[in-house]
Amino acid sequence: MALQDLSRGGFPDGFLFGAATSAYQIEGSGFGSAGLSHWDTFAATPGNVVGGEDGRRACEHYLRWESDLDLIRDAGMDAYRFSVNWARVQPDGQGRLNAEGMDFYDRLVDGMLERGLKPYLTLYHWDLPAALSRRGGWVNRDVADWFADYARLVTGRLGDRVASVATINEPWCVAWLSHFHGAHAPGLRDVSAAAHAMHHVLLAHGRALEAMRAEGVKNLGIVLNFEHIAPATDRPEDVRAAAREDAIYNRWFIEALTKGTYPAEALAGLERWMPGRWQDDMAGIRAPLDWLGVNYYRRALKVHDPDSLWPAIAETPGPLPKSSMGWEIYPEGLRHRLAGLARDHVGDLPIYVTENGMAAEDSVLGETVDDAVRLDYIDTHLRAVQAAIRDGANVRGFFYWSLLDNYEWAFGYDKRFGLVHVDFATLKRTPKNSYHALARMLRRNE
Ligand code: IFM
Repeated sequence: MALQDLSRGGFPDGFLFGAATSAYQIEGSGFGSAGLSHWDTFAATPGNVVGGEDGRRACEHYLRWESDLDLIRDAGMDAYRFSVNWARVQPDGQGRLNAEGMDFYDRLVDGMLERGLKPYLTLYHWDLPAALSRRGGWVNRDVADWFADYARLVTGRLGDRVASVATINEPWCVAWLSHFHGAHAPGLRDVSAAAHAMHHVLLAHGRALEAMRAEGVKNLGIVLNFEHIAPATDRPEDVRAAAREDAIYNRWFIEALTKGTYPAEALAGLERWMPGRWQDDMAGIRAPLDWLGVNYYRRALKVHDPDSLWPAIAETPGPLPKSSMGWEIYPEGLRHRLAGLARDHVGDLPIYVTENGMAAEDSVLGETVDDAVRLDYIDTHLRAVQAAIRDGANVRGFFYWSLLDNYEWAFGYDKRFGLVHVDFATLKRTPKNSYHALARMLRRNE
Protein backbone atom coordinates (compact mmCIF):
# COMPACT_ATOMS: atom_id res chain seq x y z
CA MET A 1 0.00 0.00 0.00
CA ALA A 2 1.11 3.56 -0.71
CA LEU A 3 3.40 5.19 1.89
CA GLN A 4 3.94 1.86 3.67
CA ASP A 5 7.55 1.44 2.66
CA LEU A 6 8.49 5.08 3.07
CA SER A 7 9.88 6.44 6.33
CA ARG A 8 11.76 9.43 7.67
CA GLY A 9 14.92 7.34 7.29
CA GLY A 10 14.64 7.68 3.51
CA PHE A 11 15.18 11.45 3.71
CA PRO A 12 18.23 13.47 4.77
CA ASP A 13 18.76 14.30 8.46
CA GLY A 14 16.70 17.28 9.52
CA PHE A 15 14.31 17.00 6.55
CA LEU A 16 11.04 18.68 7.61
CA PHE A 17 7.54 17.40 7.04
CA GLY A 18 4.65 19.78 7.41
CA ALA A 19 1.28 20.92 6.17
CA ALA A 20 0.38 24.23 4.56
CA THR A 21 -2.66 26.50 4.62
CA SER A 22 -3.40 30.16 3.91
CA ALA A 23 -5.27 32.75 5.92
CA TYR A 24 -8.16 33.59 3.57
CA GLN A 25 -8.81 29.95 2.77
CA ILE A 26 -9.33 28.80 6.36
CA GLU A 27 -9.54 31.56 8.98
CA GLY A 28 -12.85 33.28 8.30
CA SER A 29 -12.16 36.85 7.23
CA GLY A 30 -15.39 37.95 8.94
CA PHE A 31 -13.95 37.35 12.42
CA GLY A 32 -11.68 39.52 14.53
CA SER A 33 -12.32 43.00 13.06
CA ALA A 34 -10.28 42.30 9.93
CA GLY A 35 -10.51 44.81 7.10
CA LEU A 36 -11.93 43.70 3.76
CA SER A 37 -9.56 42.13 1.30
CA HIS A 38 -9.99 42.12 -2.47
CA TRP A 39 -11.10 38.49 -2.18
CA ASP A 40 -14.08 39.59 -0.09
CA THR A 41 -15.08 42.10 -2.76
CA PHE A 42 -14.23 39.84 -5.73
CA ALA A 43 -16.33 37.02 -4.24
CA ALA A 44 -19.25 39.41 -3.69
CA THR A 45 -19.32 40.23 -7.41
CA PRO A 46 -21.61 37.94 -9.45
CA GLY A 47 -19.97 35.35 -11.65
CA ASN A 48 -16.52 35.35 -10.04
CA VAL A 49 -16.77 32.40 -7.64
CA VAL A 50 -18.73 29.15 -7.94
CA GLY A 51 -21.94 29.54 -5.93
CA GLY A 52 -20.96 33.10 -4.94
CA GLU A 53 -19.06 31.61 -1.99
CA ASP A 54 -16.57 33.63 0.05
CA GLY A 55 -14.11 33.20 2.90
CA ARG A 56 -16.01 35.20 5.52
CA ARG A 57 -16.51 32.02 7.59
CA ALA A 58 -14.30 29.48 5.77
CA CYS A 59 -13.16 26.76 8.22
CA GLU A 60 -13.51 29.02 11.27
CA HIS A 61 -9.84 28.45 11.95
CA TYR A 62 -9.81 31.85 13.66
CA LEU A 63 -11.92 30.24 16.40
CA ARG A 64 -10.70 26.63 16.13
CA TRP A 65 -6.96 27.21 15.68
CA GLU A 66 -5.92 25.31 18.81
CA SER A 67 -7.52 22.03 17.81
CA ASP A 68 -6.26 22.54 14.23
CA LEU A 69 -2.70 22.86 15.54
CA ASP A 70 -3.29 19.71 17.63
CA LEU A 71 -4.08 17.88 14.39
CA ILE A 72 -0.72 18.89 12.92
CA ARG A 73 1.16 17.89 16.07
CA ASP A 74 -0.71 14.59 16.34
CA ALA A 75 0.27 13.72 12.77
CA GLY A 76 3.89 13.89 13.94
CA MET A 77 4.72 16.82 11.67
CA ASP A 78 7.65 19.15 12.27
CA ALA A 79 6.42 22.40 10.81
CA TYR A 80 3.34 24.37 9.82
CA ARG A 81 3.23 26.76 6.86
CA PHE A 82 0.62 29.47 7.44
CA SER A 83 0.00 32.98 6.15
CA VAL A 84 -1.00 36.30 7.63
CA ASN A 85 -4.04 38.14 6.27
CA TRP A 86 -2.72 41.65 5.60
CA ALA A 87 -6.15 43.26 6.16
CA ARG A 88 -6.46 41.48 9.51
CA VAL A 89 -3.40 43.30 10.88
CA GLN A 90 -3.78 46.51 8.83
CA PRO A 91 -7.46 46.90 7.88
CA ASP A 92 -6.67 49.72 5.42
CA GLY A 93 -3.44 48.16 4.21
CA GLN A 94 -1.40 51.01 5.66
CA GLY A 95 -1.21 52.84 8.96
CA ARG A 96 -3.78 51.82 11.58
CA LEU A 97 -3.02 48.50 13.26
CA ASN A 98 -5.76 46.07 14.32
CA ALA A 99 -4.29 44.88 17.62
CA GLU A 100 -6.81 42.03 17.80
CA GLY A 101 -5.54 40.68 14.49
CA MET A 102 -1.88 40.90 15.41
CA ASP A 103 -2.59 39.25 18.76
CA PHE A 104 -4.23 36.37 16.94
CA TYR A 105 -1.04 35.62 14.99
CA ASP A 106 1.02 36.08 18.12
CA ARG A 107 -1.02 33.39 19.89
CA LEU A 108 -0.95 31.18 16.81
CA VAL A 109 2.86 31.26 16.62
CA ASP A 110 3.17 30.58 20.35
CA GLY A 111 0.68 27.75 19.92
CA MET A 112 2.91 26.18 17.26
CA LEU A 113 6.00 26.46 19.44
CA GLU A 114 4.17 24.93 22.43
CA ARG A 115 3.35 21.94 20.21
CA GLY A 116 6.91 21.59 18.90
CA LEU A 117 5.99 22.87 15.42
CA LYS A 118 8.29 25.21 13.49
CA PRO A 119 6.34 28.25 12.23
CA TYR A 120 6.83 28.85 8.47
CA LEU A 121 5.30 32.26 7.85
CA THR A 122 4.08 33.52 4.48
CA LEU A 123 3.41 37.25 4.43
CA TYR A 124 1.21 37.40 1.33
CA HIS A 125 -1.07 34.61 0.16
CA TRP A 126 -3.37 36.71 -2.03
CA ASP A 127 -5.53 38.66 0.44
CA LEU A 128 -4.66 42.22 -0.58
CA PRO A 129 -6.53 44.80 1.53
CA ALA A 130 -9.46 46.11 -0.54
CA ALA A 131 -8.40 49.68 0.35
CA LEU A 132 -5.11 49.11 -1.52
CA SER A 133 -6.87 47.36 -4.38
CA ARG A 134 -8.95 50.50 -4.91
CA ARG A 135 -5.67 52.39 -5.31
CA GLY A 136 -4.55 50.07 -8.09
CA GLY A 137 -3.13 47.24 -5.97
CA TRP A 138 -0.36 45.35 -7.73
CA VAL A 139 -0.60 47.63 -10.75
CA ASN A 140 0.49 50.64 -8.68
CA ARG A 141 4.25 50.84 -8.11
CA ASP A 142 3.61 52.09 -4.56
CA VAL A 143 2.54 48.56 -3.64
CA ALA A 144 6.24 47.75 -3.20
CA ASP A 145 6.56 50.21 -0.33
CA TRP A 146 3.17 49.32 1.16
CA PHE A 147 4.26 45.69 1.20
CA ALA A 148 7.71 46.40 2.66
CA ASP A 149 6.11 48.40 5.51
CA TYR A 150 3.66 45.58 6.18
CA ALA A 151 6.48 42.99 6.11
CA ARG A 152 8.44 45.05 8.65
CA LEU A 153 5.38 45.38 10.87
CA VAL A 154 4.53 41.66 10.92
CA THR A 155 8.08 40.42 11.36
CA GLY A 156 8.68 43.11 13.99
CA ARG A 157 6.11 41.25 16.07
CA LEU A 158 6.59 37.61 15.01
CA GLY A 159 10.12 37.56 13.60
CA ASP A 160 11.75 36.47 16.87
CA ARG A 161 9.80 33.19 16.87
CA VAL A 162 9.19 32.12 13.28
CA ALA A 163 11.59 29.64 11.66
CA SER A 164 11.32 31.21 8.21
CA VAL A 165 9.58 33.98 6.30
CA ALA A 166 8.30 33.85 2.71
CA THR A 167 7.44 37.16 1.13
CA ILE A 168 4.91 36.15 -1.52
CA ASN A 169 3.10 32.97 -2.43
CA GLU A 170 2.92 32.17 -6.15
CA PRO A 171 3.63 35.50 -7.85
CA TRP A 172 2.36 34.07 -11.17
CA CYS A 173 -1.11 33.80 -9.62
CA VAL A 174 -0.84 37.22 -7.97
CA ALA A 175 0.06 38.84 -11.28
CA TRP A 176 -0.84 36.82 -14.39
CA LEU A 177 -3.79 34.70 -13.30
CA SER A 178 -5.39 37.72 -11.63
CA HIS A 179 -4.63 40.54 -14.11
CA PHE A 180 -4.38 38.75 -17.49
CA HIS A 181 -6.71 35.75 -17.18
CA GLY A 182 -8.96 37.55 -14.69
CA ALA A 183 -9.58 34.28 -12.82
CA HIS A 184 -8.59 35.57 -9.37
CA ALA A 185 -9.03 38.89 -7.57
CA PRO A 186 -8.98 41.61 -8.78
CA GLY A 187 -10.28 39.87 -11.93
CA LEU A 188 -8.66 42.11 -14.55
CA ARG A 189 -8.07 41.04 -18.14
CA ASP A 190 -5.65 43.70 -19.24
CA VAL A 191 -2.18 43.02 -20.65
CA SER A 192 -0.74 46.31 -19.43
CA ALA A 193 -2.05 45.79 -15.88
CA ALA A 194 -0.65 42.25 -16.03
CA ALA A 195 2.81 43.39 -17.19
CA HIS A 196 2.93 45.97 -14.39
CA ALA A 197 1.82 43.43 -11.78
CA MET A 198 4.38 40.87 -13.08
CA HIS A 199 7.11 43.38 -12.31
CA HIS A 200 5.70 45.02 -9.17
CA VAL A 201 5.19 41.72 -7.39
CA LEU A 202 8.93 41.09 -7.68
CA LEU A 203 9.79 44.68 -6.80
CA ALA A 204 7.68 44.30 -3.64
CA HIS A 205 9.47 41.06 -2.79
CA GLY A 206 12.86 42.77 -3.17
CA ARG A 207 11.86 45.80 -1.09
CA ALA A 208 10.45 43.59 1.66
CA LEU A 209 13.63 41.49 1.78
CA GLU A 210 15.69 44.64 2.14
CA ALA A 211 13.42 46.06 4.87
CA MET A 212 13.38 42.82 6.87
CA ARG A 213 17.13 42.21 6.53
CA ALA A 214 17.77 45.72 7.82
CA GLU A 215 15.84 44.71 10.96
CA GLY A 216 17.81 41.47 11.34
CA VAL A 217 15.01 39.07 10.31
CA LYS A 218 16.51 35.73 9.26
CA ASN A 219 15.79 32.95 6.79
CA LEU A 220 13.95 34.85 4.09
CA GLY A 221 12.62 33.34 0.88
CA ILE A 222 9.82 33.33 -1.68
CA VAL A 223 7.40 30.65 -2.88
CA LEU A 224 7.10 30.13 -6.66
CA ASN A 225 4.68 27.82 -8.44
CA PHE A 226 5.84 25.62 -11.30
CA GLU A 227 4.05 23.29 -13.69
CA HIS A 228 5.47 20.68 -16.01
CA ILE A 229 4.57 22.40 -19.27
CA ALA A 230 4.87 20.41 -22.50
CA PRO A 231 3.62 20.81 -26.08
CA ALA A 232 0.63 18.58 -26.85
CA THR A 233 2.11 17.66 -30.27
CA ASP A 234 5.49 18.02 -31.93
CA ARG A 235 4.18 20.58 -34.44
CA PRO A 236 6.61 23.53 -34.33
CA GLU A 237 3.84 26.04 -33.51
CA ASP A 238 2.78 23.97 -30.48
CA VAL A 239 6.39 23.60 -29.35
CA ARG A 240 6.77 27.39 -29.55
CA ALA A 241 3.46 27.96 -27.71
CA ALA A 242 4.61 25.69 -24.88
CA ALA A 243 7.91 27.60 -24.74
CA ARG A 244 5.99 30.90 -24.41
CA GLU A 245 3.88 29.50 -21.59
CA ASP A 246 6.99 28.13 -19.91
CA ALA A 247 8.62 31.55 -20.11
CA ILE A 248 5.63 33.34 -18.55
CA TYR A 249 4.81 30.73 -15.95
CA ASN A 250 8.01 28.92 -15.00
CA ARG A 251 10.88 31.17 -16.00
CA TRP A 252 9.81 34.81 -15.45
CA PHE A 253 10.16 34.84 -11.66
CA ILE A 254 13.09 32.49 -11.08
CA GLU A 255 15.22 34.14 -13.78
CA ALA A 256 14.52 37.62 -12.37
CA LEU A 257 15.38 36.43 -8.86
CA THR A 258 18.54 34.56 -9.75
CA LYS A 259 19.83 36.25 -12.91
CA GLY A 260 18.21 39.69 -12.85
CA THR A 261 16.63 39.19 -16.30
CA TYR A 262 13.24 38.33 -17.80
CA PRO A 263 12.98 35.64 -20.51
CA ALA A 264 13.02 36.95 -24.08
CA GLU A 265 10.01 34.81 -25.12
CA ALA A 266 7.87 36.61 -22.51
CA LEU A 267 9.30 40.08 -23.09
CA ALA A 268 8.49 39.66 -26.79
CA GLY A 269 4.84 40.27 -25.92
CA LEU A 270 5.13 42.15 -22.65
CA GLU A 271 7.96 44.64 -23.00
CA ARG A 272 5.83 47.38 -24.57
CA TRP A 273 3.41 47.18 -21.62
CA MET A 274 6.02 47.19 -18.85
CA PRO A 275 6.48 50.08 -16.41
CA GLY A 276 9.12 52.60 -17.51
CA ARG A 277 12.74 51.94 -16.50
CA TRP A 278 11.92 48.52 -15.10
CA GLN A 279 15.51 47.47 -15.78
CA ASP A 280 16.68 49.76 -12.95
CA ASP A 281 14.82 47.59 -10.41
CA MET A 282 16.41 44.28 -11.36
CA ALA A 283 19.41 44.54 -9.00
CA GLY A 284 17.07 44.81 -5.97
CA ILE A 285 14.89 41.98 -7.23
CA ARG A 286 17.96 39.79 -7.53
CA ALA A 287 18.88 40.17 -3.82
CA PRO A 288 20.12 36.84 -2.40
CA LEU A 289 17.54 34.42 -1.02
CA ASP A 290 18.10 32.20 2.02
CA TRP A 291 15.86 29.49 0.56
CA LEU A 292 13.42 28.86 -2.28
CA GLY A 293 9.89 27.48 -1.97
CA VAL A 294 8.52 25.32 -4.80
CA ASN A 295 4.82 24.61 -5.27
CA TYR A 296 4.11 21.85 -7.77
CA TYR A 297 0.90 20.06 -8.68
CA ARG A 298 0.66 18.92 -12.29
CA ARG A 299 1.57 18.58 -15.98
CA ALA A 300 -0.10 20.90 -18.50
CA LEU A 301 -0.18 20.31 -22.28
CA LYS A 302 -0.21 23.39 -24.51
CA VAL A 303 -1.05 24.12 -28.14
CA HIS A 304 -0.86 27.19 -30.34
CA ASP A 305 -4.19 29.03 -30.54
CA PRO A 306 -4.37 30.65 -33.98
CA ASP A 307 -7.53 32.58 -33.05
CA SER A 308 -5.98 34.40 -30.13
CA LEU A 309 -3.70 37.40 -29.75
CA TRP A 310 -0.27 37.01 -28.12
CA PRO A 311 0.61 34.79 -26.32
CA ALA A 312 -1.84 32.65 -28.38
CA ILE A 313 -1.75 29.57 -26.16
CA ALA A 314 -4.48 27.05 -25.39
CA GLU A 315 -4.46 24.07 -23.07
CA THR A 316 -5.60 20.64 -24.10
CA PRO A 317 -6.51 17.72 -21.79
CA GLY A 318 -3.81 15.05 -21.53
CA PRO A 319 -4.16 11.26 -21.16
CA LEU A 320 -2.84 10.90 -17.57
CA PRO A 321 -5.05 10.33 -14.50
CA LYS A 322 -6.38 13.62 -13.12
CA SER A 323 -7.31 15.16 -9.80
CA SER A 324 -10.78 16.61 -9.36
CA MET A 325 -9.33 19.95 -10.51
CA GLY A 326 -8.83 18.20 -13.88
CA TRP A 327 -5.06 18.44 -13.34
CA GLU A 328 -2.89 15.69 -14.79
CA ILE A 329 -0.91 13.83 -12.13
CA TYR A 330 2.76 13.72 -13.09
CA PRO A 331 5.24 13.18 -10.23
CA GLU A 332 8.20 12.98 -12.64
CA GLY A 333 7.65 16.70 -13.22
CA LEU A 334 8.48 17.43 -9.58
CA ARG A 335 11.76 15.52 -9.77
CA HIS A 336 12.65 17.24 -13.02
CA ARG A 337 11.79 20.69 -11.62
CA LEU A 338 13.70 20.34 -8.34
CA ALA A 339 16.77 18.94 -10.04
CA GLY A 340 16.60 21.58 -12.77
CA LEU A 341 16.29 24.44 -10.29
CA ALA A 342 19.36 23.23 -8.41
CA ARG A 343 21.35 22.71 -11.61
CA ASP A 344 20.39 25.87 -13.49
CA HIS A 345 19.37 28.43 -10.87
CA VAL A 346 19.97 28.01 -7.18
CA GLY A 347 22.84 25.52 -6.81
CA ASP A 348 23.02 24.36 -3.22
CA LEU A 349 20.47 26.83 -1.83
CA PRO A 350 17.94 25.05 0.42
CA ILE A 351 14.73 24.24 -1.45
CA TYR A 352 11.45 23.40 0.25
CA VAL A 353 8.48 21.82 -1.49
CA THR A 354 6.10 24.35 0.05
CA GLU A 355 2.96 22.93 -1.59
CA ASN A 356 2.08 19.64 -3.20
CA GLY A 357 -1.21 17.80 -3.00
CA MET A 358 -4.40 16.95 -4.82
CA ALA A 359 -8.13 17.56 -4.74
CA ALA A 360 -10.34 14.47 -4.75
CA GLU A 361 -14.02 13.74 -4.32
CA ASP A 362 -13.82 12.73 -0.68
CA SER A 363 -16.75 11.81 1.50
CA VAL A 364 -16.98 10.67 5.10
CA LEU A 365 -18.00 7.04 5.64
CA GLY A 366 -18.38 6.21 9.31
CA GLU A 367 -15.52 7.96 11.05
CA THR A 368 -13.08 8.26 8.16
CA VAL A 369 -12.53 9.07 4.51
CA ASP A 370 -11.05 6.55 2.11
CA ASP A 371 -8.80 8.71 -0.07
CA ALA A 372 -6.52 6.02 -1.51
CA VAL A 373 -5.93 8.15 -4.59
CA ARG A 374 -4.43 10.94 -2.45
CA LEU A 375 -2.25 8.44 -0.61
CA ASP A 376 -0.88 7.32 -3.92
CA TYR A 377 -0.30 10.93 -5.00
CA ILE A 378 1.68 11.69 -1.84
CA ASP A 379 3.66 8.47 -2.14
CA THR A 380 4.73 9.07 -5.73
CA HIS A 381 5.57 12.74 -5.13
CA LEU A 382 7.66 11.94 -2.04
CA ARG A 383 9.57 9.41 -4.13
CA ALA A 384 10.08 12.13 -6.75
CA VAL A 385 11.58 14.34 -4.02
CA GLN A 386 13.93 11.51 -3.00
CA ALA A 387 14.99 11.09 -6.62
CA ALA A 388 15.64 14.84 -6.96
CA ILE A 389 17.80 14.73 -3.83
CA ARG A 390 19.78 11.87 -5.40
CA ASP A 391 20.10 14.04 -8.52
CA GLY A 392 21.73 16.75 -6.38
CA ALA A 393 18.91 19.10 -5.27
CA ASN A 394 19.25 20.33 -1.70
CA VAL A 395 15.61 19.72 -0.75
CA ARG A 396 15.09 20.27 2.97
CA GLY A 397 11.38 19.82 3.49
CA PHE A 398 7.94 18.92 2.15
CA PHE A 399 4.64 20.60 3.05
CA TYR A 400 1.43 18.89 1.99
CA TRP A 401 -1.28 21.20 0.60
CA SER A 402 -3.45 21.36 2.51
CA LEU A 403 -4.06 20.51 6.15
CA LEU A 404 -7.80 21.10 5.79
CA ASP A 405 -10.37 21.08 3.00
CA ASN A 406 -10.87 24.79 2.46
CA TYR A 407 -11.91 27.68 0.24
CA GLU A 408 -10.41 26.89 -3.15
CA TRP A 409 -10.70 30.47 -4.44
CA ALA A 410 -12.86 30.78 -7.57
CA PHE A 411 -14.00 27.15 -7.07
CA GLY A 412 -15.49 27.99 -3.67
CA TYR A 413 -15.72 24.99 -1.33
CA ASP A 414 -16.07 22.49 -4.16
CA LYS A 415 -12.54 21.12 -4.26
CA ARG A 416 -11.16 19.09 -1.37
CA PHE A 417 -7.36 19.13 -0.98
CA GLY A 418 -7.20 18.40 2.77
CA LEU A 419 -5.59 15.66 4.79
CA VAL A 420 -8.50 16.43 7.07
CA HIS A 421 -12.07 16.53 5.78
CA VAL A 422 -14.17 19.54 6.74
CA ASP A 423 -17.96 19.36 6.72
CA PHE A 424 -18.81 22.90 5.65
CA ALA A 425 -22.24 22.76 7.30
CA THR A 426 -20.99 21.82 10.79
CA LEU A 427 -17.25 22.50 10.34
CA LYS A 428 -16.51 19.11 11.90
CA ARG A 429 -12.99 17.91 11.11
CA THR A 430 -12.45 14.24 10.14
CA PRO A 431 -8.89 13.08 9.45
CA LYS A 432 -8.78 11.15 6.17
CA ASN A 433 -6.90 7.88 5.60
CA SER A 434 -4.06 9.91 4.03
CA TYR A 435 -3.65 11.81 7.33
CA HIS A 436 -3.37 8.55 9.26
CA ALA A 437 -1.00 6.95 6.73
CA LEU A 438 1.26 10.00 6.71
CA ALA A 439 1.27 10.01 10.52
CA ARG A 440 2.33 6.34 10.52
CA MET A 441 5.07 7.11 8.01
CA LEU A 442 6.36 9.96 10.15
CA ARG A 443 6.67 7.63 13.14
CA ARG A 444 8.95 5.28 11.19
CA ASN A 445 12.64 5.99 11.06
CA GLU A 446 14.25 2.81 9.76
O1 IFM B 1 -5.35 26.42 -2.89
C1 IFM B 1 -4.25 26.80 -3.66
C2 IFM B 1 -3.29 27.63 -2.84
O2 IFM B 1 -3.89 28.75 -2.30
C3 IFM B 1 -2.13 28.08 -3.69
N1 IFM B 1 -1.54 26.99 -4.42
C4 IFM B 1 -2.40 26.09 -5.11
C5 IFM B 1 -3.51 25.61 -4.21
C6 IFM B 1 -4.44 24.64 -4.96
O3 IFM B 1 -5.02 25.28 -6.06
